Amino acid sequence: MSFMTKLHRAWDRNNSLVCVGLDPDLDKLPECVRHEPKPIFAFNRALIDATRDLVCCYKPQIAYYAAFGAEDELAMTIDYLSQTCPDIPVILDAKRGDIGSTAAMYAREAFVRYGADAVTVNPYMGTDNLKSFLDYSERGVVILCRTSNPSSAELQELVAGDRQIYQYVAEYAATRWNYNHNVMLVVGATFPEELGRIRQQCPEIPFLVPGIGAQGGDVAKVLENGQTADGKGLVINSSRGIIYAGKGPDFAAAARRAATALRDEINRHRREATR
Ligand code: NUP
Repeated sequence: MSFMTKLHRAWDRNNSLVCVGLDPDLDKLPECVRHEPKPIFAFNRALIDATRDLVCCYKPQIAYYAAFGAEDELAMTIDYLSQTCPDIPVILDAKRGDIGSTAAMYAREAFVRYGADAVTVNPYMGTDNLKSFLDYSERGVVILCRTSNPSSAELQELVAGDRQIYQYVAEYAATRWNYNHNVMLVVGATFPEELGRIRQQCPEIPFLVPGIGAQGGDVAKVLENGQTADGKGLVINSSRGIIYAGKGPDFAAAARRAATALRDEINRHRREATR
């Protein structure tokens, strides 16, 4: 099943636009998992078991594994996801990009080594870089457009010709880069007006929206500006706000409560017909 089909079905089956970000910082793990032989995997497994009926995606960010030499625990996590909830897509957040021959290795890493359904990529190097990912027609390619971080305007809002750089990214995503209909865009929750502008440019492309929770994005504004005509089109990520909702032995139950609250808050702001 293609990534896009999987995503649409997951939105409907769980009636949820929530993505749980699996960003396990070894120094912040609850005491009760720290002494496990594979603490990162133990943490993730408990979070997955507690939330898999509440989400439309999971998004592990590769830095949290690579930084600790724990790529094996990333692979174990994605394997566990494919065994226990094969219908929920996994977006590997790696923000890759390079010359074509090297980008092909990054694509292979994400899609073959780890078996992710989608990967985040950086469009700065242009079409030949992106092609290495886009040619995997069954997998999703999630292109950085207007990122959630405070300095993102520095380059992304520079005017070139009659538009800002991020608006070119949105335009190319809807046209020349979407020849396999497998493109998504990253648009931060922290910039709701830009989110609305990009939605106008790209009425149907799904957006990965980070910046809810720890970064302070506003759920109501994200929905108002970003949902598609059918009340979907958004994969709204929260990492720290969910995975560290509790610090004790009941951390997974606390994560479940946080994910439920976010799902319900989002659904209150979705178009009437889809609630
Ligand atoms: O623009 C972006 N902002 C962002 O925070 C693009 C991203 N991929 N992210 C990622 O989303 C970031 O690397 C982290 O994995 C997650 C946000 O985490 P949190 O602020 O919800 O804890």
